[in-house]
Amino acid sequence: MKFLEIEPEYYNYQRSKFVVLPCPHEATTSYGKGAKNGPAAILKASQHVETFDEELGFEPYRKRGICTEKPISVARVKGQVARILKDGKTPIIIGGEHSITPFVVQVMAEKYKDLSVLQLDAHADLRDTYKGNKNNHACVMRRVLEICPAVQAGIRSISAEEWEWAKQGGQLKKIHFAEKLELVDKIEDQLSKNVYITIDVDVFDPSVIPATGTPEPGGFFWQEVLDILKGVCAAKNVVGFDVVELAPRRGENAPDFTIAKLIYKLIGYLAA
Ligand SMILES: [Mn+2]
Repeated sequence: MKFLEIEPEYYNYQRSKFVVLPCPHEATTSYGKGAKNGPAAILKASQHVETFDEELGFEPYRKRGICTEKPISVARVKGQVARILKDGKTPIIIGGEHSITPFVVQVMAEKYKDLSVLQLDAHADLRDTYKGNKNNHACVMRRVLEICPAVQAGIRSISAEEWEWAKQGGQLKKIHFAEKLELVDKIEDQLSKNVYITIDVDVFDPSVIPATGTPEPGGFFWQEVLDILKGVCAAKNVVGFDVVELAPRRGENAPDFTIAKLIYKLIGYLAA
């Protein structure tokens, strides 16, 4: 299934600027399961997303084209992202669990020397290992920081050890906690020119997105997330993004639709 219901000429690979890469990987989720079903639910819901963006005043897909590839395993992520980058396109990876992100960032950092990552997430994900696994989804940002700098926003769950580690190394200054989110300007100041964005859907308040494995109260609402993304897209060169950890629930369409629309909004900001 393709992202959005659009005419074939707009999802042709050659002519598309944006390439949606579904990666339904799930191996280390620790609480609620189902992230492997995220990509299919997002693509299905996207068929019902209005293609005209009233905020922007145009149809983003007509401007740059959006190709959707077949779902891939985590083992193929690096190779596929490298190809998409080589072809001058913007990769959009939809998960699946968050542990796919460091693989993507590694490839992005090889192409963009001054890359930094913006993480929107409820969890700091700074553990060195979790359950004996360095590639656990609780260790994602620790792995990313081994590759390039990162700014974290929406965080409201961090362990004592993570806090101490972040404090000692200076990362704590780049963590914008949900309860005292500073101005978007501060986030932008801390990012380099080329930015990769990783969005764990649990950054949203559970009243917006209950369909995720490790929900945390006190999250962002729709407009707050869009304000951050719009500001960063205007100020920086956003070279790709991922959206992970949606665990769809049967009979509850709103989270699937919300995330499909979020992806299209972000495409719109990048196409503007
Ligand atoms: Mn999270």
